[in-house]
Amino acid sequence: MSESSAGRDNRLSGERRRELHAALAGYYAILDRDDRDLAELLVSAAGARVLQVRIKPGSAAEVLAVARMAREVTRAHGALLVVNDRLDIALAVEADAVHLGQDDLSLEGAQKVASGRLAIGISTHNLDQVERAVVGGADYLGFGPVYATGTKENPDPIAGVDMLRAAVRLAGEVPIIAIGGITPERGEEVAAAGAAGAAAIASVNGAADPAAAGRALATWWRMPPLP
Ligand code: 3NM
Repeated sequence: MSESSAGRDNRLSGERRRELHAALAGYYAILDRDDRDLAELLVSAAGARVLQVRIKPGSAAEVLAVARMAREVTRAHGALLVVNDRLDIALAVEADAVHLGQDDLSLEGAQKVASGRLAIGISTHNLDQVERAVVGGADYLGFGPVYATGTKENPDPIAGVDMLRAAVRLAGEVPIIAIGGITPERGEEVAAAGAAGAAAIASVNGAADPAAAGRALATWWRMPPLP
């Protein structure tokens, strides 16, 4: 098999890519603890159509257990499941996507292993990384931190909304999920910068009313088109 046809075989089908893009529009939820009630709430009352399992630190067994639970919950609510960092666990639970950081398995390596069975999202923190991930065929990108975040250990420098806008332009058809310090109030400028959607941990999972916070964030992607 030539390298180019191998590359094509490793890609997600068009139908699954369209399903992914539709689900990414709006609020992208992150499950940061072993909590079925929170998982249920994020994909029902809070309105997320994508749920990422991100358990740090977590042994393979711990992450697998949470991913299994989240697979049940997302199936029941028609949401997509993403597993952070662990392609092996993403495949084991039949997740819809794996989300890889810059220090995880390479995009090329992940595409070979995944063979189009799931989508691959890549965390990016600057325009060079955006360009590389797009050229490499990532199915979607995370980009951040757009604002200061207290959630991630050793975050990259704050990118800001102007760099987010440049990242969106550079990524073209590849959707960008903004991340890092995003709140419902900041959703307006994040959506205006062209992000396909926004991920949030502290401002939703830690809110007094996570369902209301998630819905409020998603609102910025549900605006009627301009006349
Ligand atoms: N990734 P919060 S920032 C998980 O820059 C994560 O790629 C980031 O949490 C990146 O919404 C971040 O509480 C933390 O700021 C997001």
